Amino acid sequence: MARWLFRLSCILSAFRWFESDVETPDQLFPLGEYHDLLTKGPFGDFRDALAQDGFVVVPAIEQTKALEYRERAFKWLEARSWGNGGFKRGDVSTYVNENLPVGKKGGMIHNYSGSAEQWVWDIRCEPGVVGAFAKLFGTEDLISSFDAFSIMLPGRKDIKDLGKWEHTDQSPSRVGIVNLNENGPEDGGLMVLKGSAALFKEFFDIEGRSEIRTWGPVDWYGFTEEQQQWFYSRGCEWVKVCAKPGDLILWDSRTLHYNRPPSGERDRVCTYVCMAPSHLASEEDRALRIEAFNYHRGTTHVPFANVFSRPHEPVIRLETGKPDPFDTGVPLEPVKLTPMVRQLVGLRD
Ligand SMILES: O=C(O)CCC(=O)C(=O)O
Ligand SMILES: [Fe+2]
Repeated sequence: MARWLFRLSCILSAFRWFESDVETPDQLFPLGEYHDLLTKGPFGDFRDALAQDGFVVVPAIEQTKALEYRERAFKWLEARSWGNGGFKRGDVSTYVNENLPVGKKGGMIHNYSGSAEQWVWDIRCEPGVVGAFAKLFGTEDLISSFDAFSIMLPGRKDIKDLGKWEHTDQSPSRVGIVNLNENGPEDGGLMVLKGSAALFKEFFDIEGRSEIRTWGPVDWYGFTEEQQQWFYSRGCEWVKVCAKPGDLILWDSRTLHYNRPPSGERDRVCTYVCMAPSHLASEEDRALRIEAFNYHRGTTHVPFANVFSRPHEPVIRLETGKPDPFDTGVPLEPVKLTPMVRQLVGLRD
């Protein structure tokens, strides 16, 4: 019965679509000549899996080096004394909100100028990370998002926004996660609805395009349980993406996804990295990106558009309702301007 009602609502939605005033979610940030780059296979490399499944895991950084990055992530966490230095690595009872930076979903850190830290930039500049995006786009002339990172600790009991948040992101970029710890089925991390990217267009053809549920930087779409049924009935299944330290997880942002906090004993540490050919950025967006870089601000996943650079405002602490004094607008270790950093920012000589 529910299925028939759903079909009926799909048919009605199809009529709505003809009146829709939004062209299509996947044209908000066009990838230009790269739009169909994954349809040109088979390639004989990771691009084949990315094209078919909507995600792929690619070794990018040597494991011991990746674990050193994890160590730098923890040093970042320990450098400030939230909760009067209450956080003690290894002591799960200290993994509580008041001892930790304000994050989302149990540890996604979007504030504290974290995306501008030297260690986060060092990861962006890793040859294996840049190389994977270079292979994907067929050019080394790339710019990078100034994206966030996650430190998700195990055994958390006070996560406020624990629910599932199945969504797609700014379209149609290829989003990357550099995984920095052993990450198995119980270790928290990326969940993807395998095969959903290929059905993205058809879904919106039926569902209609005018109602794009969005957060600030447009084009975030959250899917209801009922909408997910549509994908399940076409064979899509949720998969927990597992990875080794130093693996780059690439996924098509049109793949339905969300993340899960750890249910085992290991922490999940990763940075989000997304690159694209530099010429896709308009002069206006390039200037906005340079401004964002100069003021240590983050961007969305899309490197060439939708920059969403806002003046710094300290994040509000949950327990006090007051601005976090440790969110100063300046990173602990601001990045040094090397040729590779200049390139990935889009700074010209
Ligand atoms: O942390 C993850 O695995 C996914 C996060 C995510 O969906 C996002 O940053 O858009
Ligand atoms: Fe996402």
